Amino acid sequence: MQLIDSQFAHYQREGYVVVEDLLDEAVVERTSERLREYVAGERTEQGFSRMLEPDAESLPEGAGSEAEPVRKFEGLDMVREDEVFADLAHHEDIVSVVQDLQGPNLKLLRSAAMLKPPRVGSEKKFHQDAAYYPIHPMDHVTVWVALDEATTENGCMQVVPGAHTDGLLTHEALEYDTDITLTGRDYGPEDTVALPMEPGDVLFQHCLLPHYTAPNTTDDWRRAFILAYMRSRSRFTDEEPPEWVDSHHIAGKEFAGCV
Ligand SMILES: O=C(O)CCC(=O)C(=O)O
Repeated sequence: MQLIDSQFAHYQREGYVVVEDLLDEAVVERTSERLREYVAGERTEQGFSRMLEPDAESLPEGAGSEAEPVRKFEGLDMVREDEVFADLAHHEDIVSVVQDLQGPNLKLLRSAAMLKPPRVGSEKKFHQDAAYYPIHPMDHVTVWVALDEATTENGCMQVVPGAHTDGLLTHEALEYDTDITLTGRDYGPEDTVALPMEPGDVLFQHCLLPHYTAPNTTDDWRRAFILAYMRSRSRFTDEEPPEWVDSHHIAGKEFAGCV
């Protein structure tokens, strides 16, 4: 799998590209089922974290057999400890598209499952992924894998096309978790493009692209898997990077003194 020229140019110009049907049904099914097992407590997380929706005690009635309103699982141990998530992170077609964008030598920077539970799934405010990570060069790629149909009603991705060229903007921390949001920049509907996606569609997004997802107002889960890849020649720019900053080899060479 390689990007065609128009897809490559779209990524450079707009800061993102959606590749439809990149993953087949079996991969989507296997990943979704594995996530369901963790949510339901049929499996226990090994070294990675679980975060619940901050304002929801429980799932609303009729929301399926899962046990808790899980907002996300996060940590590179998802990929180190779980073979299903590892297969996704090493998926040939995902890796080769990222290699088109970043070159042959890749490390994983982030692995997370973002799950918007039915009706209680809350928004993710506008932010740039780059703001979380003190990394140079500031051009890592966030891969957002749709596991369910993502719509404007259940919180599909919304992006500000072309705004990745504005550089790193100011962010502030939110009260819960490690979430941050943009300050001093107010994007409205006229600035954003909603990206409805089908299961198996994959979004490749520049880490400086501002983006947002709305609350889930439907009766169904909206689940997505996130993998962020950087060039293996990247460097952490803080002497003491935040504790969540980590890296995991994916492809090509590794370099001394780099991440
Ligand atoms: O999947 C979502 O709802 C938003 C994910 C996101 O933007 C992030 O975790 O950085």
